[in-house]
Amino acid sequence: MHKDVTELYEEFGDERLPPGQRETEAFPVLSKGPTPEWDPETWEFTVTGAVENELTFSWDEFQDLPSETQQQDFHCVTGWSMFDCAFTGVPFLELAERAGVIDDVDERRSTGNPTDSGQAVHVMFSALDGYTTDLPLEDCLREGVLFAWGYDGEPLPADHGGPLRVVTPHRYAYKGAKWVDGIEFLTEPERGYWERRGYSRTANPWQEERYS
Ligand SMILES: Nc1nc2c(c(=O)[nH]1)N[C@H]1C(S)=C(S)[C@@H](COP(=O)(O)O)O[C@H]1N2
Ligand SMILES: [Mo]
Repeated sequence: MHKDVTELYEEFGDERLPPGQRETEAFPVLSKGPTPEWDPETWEFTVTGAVENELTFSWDEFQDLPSETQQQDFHCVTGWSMFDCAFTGVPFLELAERAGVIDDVDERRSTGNPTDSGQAVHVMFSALDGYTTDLPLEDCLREGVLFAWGYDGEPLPADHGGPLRVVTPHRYAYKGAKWVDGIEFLTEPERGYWERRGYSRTANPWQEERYS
């Protein structure tokens, strides 16, 4: 079953296509370097930092986590957008709950109210190619933020971040780490790879927050 989250733009304005973007049908590949190798036998995903429970998953274990398929839009800071991408993966909320960062996912989903006792305010994502990107915790605790291992009913292609990438439909796509292999919960904000090089920390496409 697909969950359609393409209407999230409505909280940011009237236009589904953010200002200064053009729609594309082909899915371009944008990486800072070559596509990294990975080995399903040794691949490991870690959840560390300001959490109650540190977590480690093998590739098999990660794929056994509850997942869902969502229809989402994808906005690249260089000016292209793709509508109606079907990504399958594990909601960020699922991992945040298991790590004890938030108290109750269902309550969070229904009320939007943080009831959290944890200290984490920020999140750093890391990836096999050395890429990092950061987001405020609040920005991660959204339905559309997925650790995606599927695209269009197929395994996520390696160039697009397979085996696992983050998608952030409410933010420019550099906030979604391809080849992601870890998240660290932080008690203070830190900056990721592009954020240290002048890209916006907040990256809201409808506000055209491209550079800082
Ligand atoms: N690990 C990693 N993740 C990354 C990048 C990268 O270079 N390395 N590039 C980012 C940028 S700038 C964009 S626009 C998107 C591009 O995703 P795509 O190649 O699937 O279109 O991935 C983001 N995630
Ligand atoms: Mo990008």
